[in-house]
Amino acid sequence: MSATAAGTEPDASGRITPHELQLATRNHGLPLEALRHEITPVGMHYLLIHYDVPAVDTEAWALRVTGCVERELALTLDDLRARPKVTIPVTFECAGNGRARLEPRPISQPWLVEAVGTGVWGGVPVRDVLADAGVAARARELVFTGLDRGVEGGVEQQYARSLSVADALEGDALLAYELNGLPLPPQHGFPLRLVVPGWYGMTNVKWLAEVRAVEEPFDGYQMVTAYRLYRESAEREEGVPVQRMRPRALLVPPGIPDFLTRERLVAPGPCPLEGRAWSGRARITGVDVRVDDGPWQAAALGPQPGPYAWRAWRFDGWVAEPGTHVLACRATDATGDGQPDEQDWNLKGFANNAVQQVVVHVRPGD
Ligand SMILES: Nc1nc2c(c(=O)[nH]1)N[C@H]1C(S)=C(S)[C@@H](COP(=O)(O)O)O[C@H]1N2
Ligand SMILES: [Mo]
Repeated sequence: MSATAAGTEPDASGRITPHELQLATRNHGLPLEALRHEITPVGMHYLLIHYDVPAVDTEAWALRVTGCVERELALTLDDLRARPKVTIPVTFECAGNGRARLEPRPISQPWLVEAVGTGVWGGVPVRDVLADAGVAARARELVFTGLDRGVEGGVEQQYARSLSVADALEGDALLAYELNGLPLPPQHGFPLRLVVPGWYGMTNVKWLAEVRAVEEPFDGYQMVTAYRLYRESAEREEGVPVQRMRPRALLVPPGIPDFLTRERLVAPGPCPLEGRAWSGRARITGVDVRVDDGPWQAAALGPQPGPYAWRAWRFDGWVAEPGTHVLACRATDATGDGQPDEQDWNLKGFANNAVQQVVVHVRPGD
């Protein structure tokens, strides 16, 4: 393994490394034109898979509910399907979205801005299943463990994340077996995954095997080492856990793309701009658009398919003048949180919500 195997060493050349390229071809992003869809078609939803998609023996599979519970459970897919079903549209965003624009660049999946998607997730509320198991009062966390196994930061592990009992049972966390009305596809967690609305994507453990109620905070790699904000060193700092999504707006790139650069070609004249905006902390209260060094101007907010899904926006005030322009958009949520022009750097490149910039060439005849 190379010196960058720990995933935190910036590459001195600044170029995308073969390791990053390998990750980027496995874990694709949302094609930005797919922001036109209120619900992301399954194959256009972004993907992030740390190890391999596991082979699941559906006949043998059952979700085990274990640990500090009154009754341990083993639930088959049929058992889960027989329970009252809930469906909720939920916007997911990978915590590493935006990482590739940081300098120096943290070496991991090199997302630009496209690690987002909105699915209609169908399944059983976590709280209903855990009510049957009877979580003991002494339990502090629930540990959700997937079937996928790999080595990360030198540690062999199954992908696992925990939530406090309150976060798992008081919100709308779901054990999902459907995406957009169909059984989960293998890459999105078949047969069952966790969906925790509002939290960054790593929370939504795929290929679920076990939910374990525990008395002590879970110290698995994905909790205590991976998904934390560190200033300089994961060894010397405790770090701040990455949890809920910060606000972000994205623009459907207007006009047509140049094949290689994906810069946009647009004809002069009125050019409507549209996109979607989300936050995992509070509802979206505003989206602004900026052209070049001009002022931020308010866009009109549109509908959202549900309380945990992105909100449509539209701006009709841009009259494209010949020349090259940079379009930008930013979201604000009800807590007053917004998006910075320049991202504060952190070691692993998490929770980056710097504004998106789209280069547009306006040419008569395009
Ligand atoms: N078991 C397991 N669950 C996982 C992952 C994983 O690698 N293994 N990746 C996580 C991360 S980092 C993200 S961003 C989301 C991505 O979900 P998606 O691929 O369905 O969009 O799944 C999360 N759940
Ligand atoms: Mo992620």
